[in-house]
Amino acid sequence: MQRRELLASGGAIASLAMFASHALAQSATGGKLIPWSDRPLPLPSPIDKVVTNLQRWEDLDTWITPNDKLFGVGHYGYPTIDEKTWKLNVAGSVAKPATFTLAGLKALPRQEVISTIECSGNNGFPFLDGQIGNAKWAGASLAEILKAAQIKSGAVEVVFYGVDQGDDVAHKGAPFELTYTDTFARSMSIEDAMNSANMLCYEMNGSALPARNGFPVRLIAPGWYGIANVKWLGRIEVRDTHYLGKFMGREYVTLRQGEQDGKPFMSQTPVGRMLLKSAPAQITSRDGKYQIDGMAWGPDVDAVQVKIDNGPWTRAALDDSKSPYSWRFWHITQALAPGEHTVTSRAIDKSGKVQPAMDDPLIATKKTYWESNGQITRHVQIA
Ligand SMILES: Nc1nc2c(c(=O)[nH]1)N[C@H]1C(S)=C(S)[C@@H](COP(=O)(O)O)O[C@H]1N2
Ligand SMILES: [Mo]
Repeated sequence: MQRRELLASGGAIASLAMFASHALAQSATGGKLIPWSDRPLPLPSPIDKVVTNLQRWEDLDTWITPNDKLFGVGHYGYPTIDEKTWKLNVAGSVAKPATFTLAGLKALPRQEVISTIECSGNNGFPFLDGQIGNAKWAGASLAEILKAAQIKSGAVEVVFYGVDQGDDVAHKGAPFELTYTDTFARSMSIEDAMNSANMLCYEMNGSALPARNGFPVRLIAPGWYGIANVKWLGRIEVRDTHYLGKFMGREYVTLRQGEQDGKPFMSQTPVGRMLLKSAPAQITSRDGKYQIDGMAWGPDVDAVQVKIDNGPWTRAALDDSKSPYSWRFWHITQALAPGEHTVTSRAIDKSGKVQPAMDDPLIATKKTYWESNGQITRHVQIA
């Protein structure tokens, strides 16, 4: 059986208000789930071919996302890899290049982390709000593998290549237009790559990685948006120049409209670390009261506040953090009159920084949909 990090120890829960563990009211108390009245729109083409298995918030019932429920993103399809022939090369600006088999990686010291993975495109549209999940990952330390490879002086970054490939076009429209086969890859500075939490991961929630989520081996870089967590790894390359492939330099680039000396100025940055965020997940009725449960994630979450309609921000009860990289449940109990209501949440970090509203300049000046951590408002109809 799948291990579920779910229920409070100590059996039955007497009161919703007292309830603060890693579970949702729906699954813990048998309250009646009221579906949100807003519905994400169907995925438009071609996103529907890239993104799969989105989390439907009403279906969420565990703090750890089971392996068959975690969303998937595959920009160049979803490759099937034979573990018997699979190899991982560590190459480039290193004194000791190496090749690993799956058994070779598993023979190295094992480390684990519980971390939430979210696509930076999540909630960028009214149709993408379920690209998130939480899992316990296990694998070998990336930093130790890089140390053993002996990075040469002058190296600046590490590139992680998947085995998945797709066609791309350069010089579009020019007489020398070129179609070429590209390999999915992302890079990281050496300093970021050496973070001890990073791992070459071969296990998700105690089982082999599902094919969808990177079998046999993927990078898990806790605290970074999904795109950094390269799946189906084939090659790790240390470089002394910057890698500017499609998913570093053209896609997953956040464009922010600013101004400099009276002229428009577009800042352009590759998607980076996860940002402070929260979302209302479910609303449950029990004994004439309503409990709203949600999630908060990103760095250093310290508090969550909830706003009903245009009312005041009210502090929610926030569950303990079992891992600095994992989402946390929050709960609030509320009386609600019959009719239509809105529920908005915002996370606050340890330094007092608040998850921005959608009309905050941080969000409003952003021209691409990546890294959208604006406050989420859900709608509900109370009978
Ligand atoms: N090789 C490879 N790795 C990849 C991708 C991909 O298309 N190819 N997509 C990335 C993106 S955009 C996200 S959000 C995460 C999603 O991880 P998951 O599919 O395990 O949920 O994988 C990342 N790793
Ligand atoms: Mo993504």
